[in-house]
Amino acid sequence: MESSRREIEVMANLLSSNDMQADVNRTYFRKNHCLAINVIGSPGSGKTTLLEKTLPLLMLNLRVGVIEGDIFTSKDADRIAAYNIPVIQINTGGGCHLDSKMVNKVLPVFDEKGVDLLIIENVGNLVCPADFDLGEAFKVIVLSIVEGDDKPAKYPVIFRNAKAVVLNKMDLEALTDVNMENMRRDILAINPDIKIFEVSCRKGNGLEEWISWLKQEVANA
Ligand SMILES: Nc1nc2c(ncn2[C@@H]2O[C@H](COP(=O)(O)OP(=O)(O)O)[C@@H](O)[C@H]2O)c(=O)[nH]1
Ligand SMILES: [Mg+2]
Repeated sequence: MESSRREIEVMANLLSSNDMQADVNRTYFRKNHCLAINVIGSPGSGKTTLLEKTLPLLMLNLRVGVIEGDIFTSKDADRIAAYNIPVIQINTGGGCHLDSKMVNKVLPVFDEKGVDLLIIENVGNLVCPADFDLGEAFKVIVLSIVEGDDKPAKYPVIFRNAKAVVLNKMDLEALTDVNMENMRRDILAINPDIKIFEVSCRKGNGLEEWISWLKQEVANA
């Protein structure tokens, strides 16, 4: 009993110190007229691929920067560097999420060029990143439909906290038993205001709607 109470206290302290730093980051983003978004999803859901498909169109009229979060390796940052935009990899060295201090440390990288939109790809995980505010304007979930239509109900916290969800790999719908009606119903039951995009990064379907929504969010910021 005693040890579980201590664990709860430690977690509460950790989250409150994270929230304080997140507020500092938020002030920084506001001051620099930068919309920061926190992209969250399981490993392999297609987060980096979504960025790869989104960046070329965003870059036509926006200055975009990317932070890649991963446990090890710079594989995702290497993929994004091909687009010739400011990108930095944060390795958590085992941690299952980014925190606001890690993000704060790398912000000077974007100072010189200035960015209108900072996309933060979090560590692949649908649970831990949900609790850690990075100072972003909002969270976006990338969920591959092959992960199953039961996932929103099983991981409600992240769906409650996100502004949009990109349901990716729609090209595989016919090969799976996923029920898109149940998926949408469960997502909206958790968060009636969430914006849902059905896309295939592989085939390109649905990307236009997602990109124009994101551009509008930058314009409204
Ligand atoms: N069939 C299909 N595969 C996809 C799609 N989007 C991404 N992938 C593949 O899914 C795998 C994981 O993608 P990645 O972007 O690295 O996922 P991340 O771990 O969430 O960043 C890669 O092999 C991608 O080519 C899609 O829309 N359809
Ligand atoms: Mg990735």
